[in-house]
Amino acid sequence: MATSDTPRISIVIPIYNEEAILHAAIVDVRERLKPLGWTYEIILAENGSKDRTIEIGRELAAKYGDAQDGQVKIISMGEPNYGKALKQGILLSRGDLVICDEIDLCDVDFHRRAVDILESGEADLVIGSKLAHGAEDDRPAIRHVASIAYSSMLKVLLGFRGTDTHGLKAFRRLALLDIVRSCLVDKDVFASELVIRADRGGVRTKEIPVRVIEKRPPSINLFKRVPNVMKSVLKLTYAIRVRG
Ligand SMILES: Nc1nc2c(ncn2[C@@H]2O[C@H](COP(=O)(O)OP(=O)(O)OP(=O)(O)O)[C@@H](O)[C@H]2O)c(=O)[nH]1
Ligand SMILES: [Mg+2]
Repeated sequence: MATSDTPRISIVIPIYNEEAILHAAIVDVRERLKPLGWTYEIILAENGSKDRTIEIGRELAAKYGDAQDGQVKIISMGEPNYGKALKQGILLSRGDLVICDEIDLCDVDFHRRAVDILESGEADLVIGSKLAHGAEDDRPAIRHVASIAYSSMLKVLLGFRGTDTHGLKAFRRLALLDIVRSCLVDKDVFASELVIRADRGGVRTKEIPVRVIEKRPPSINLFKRVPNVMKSVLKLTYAIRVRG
């Protein structure tokens, strides 16, 4: 049940080996959220880091643990696994609205636009697309092309109707909670399963174009990710097409 100290918005950010930018990114995003006057929490969902990420996350949680708005929490568990961390973070969220962000993006413009859409009742899920008309993708061309190829694969294999499943999203928590729980794959492909299951389940979804400017290149090389992503996509195809 919502109490007066329940935040209206939960911002979930998976983190892995982010010692170089974590502190500055959180201080900066809290500063940029301040003028919006929201009551919100930030949930850092970590797993597998080998650097000082957990320590810095705990320092932030201690510093902002009692904040009325912008409380910071960290959860930390096991092996590196983006999807598992994101799922855990969502399940721990308390806000009516949940925003999923990435530490190298922290896109407050997306937060603001997505919350406006959710609150207007126009949609229950908002996807920030780096591939939709009007988006700007400042990442290297090879990663842009890889994202297009990945979305096309989801289109062919699973009938995905949007342009992007990865990255920024925001939703009404109760509208998506059962779908989050029903997702079967983890790692990179959890985010795609969530969006595709929402689409197939008739969740009212709106894609909005975003501008992607990363604070740093990703820690895992694109080509090293491909075999695991392919395996997970096949697992997802089986999970959705066969198991339903
Ligand atoms: N907990 C957790 N977080 C991760 C893991 N891998 C990446 N992240 C976090 O996920 C976010 C996005 O990671 P990036 O390394 O920027 O990857 P990316 O290729 O830009 O991500 P996409 O384009 O969305 O696939 C960052 O906040 C990372 O710290 C992981 O194994 N575990
Ligand atoms: Mg990135």
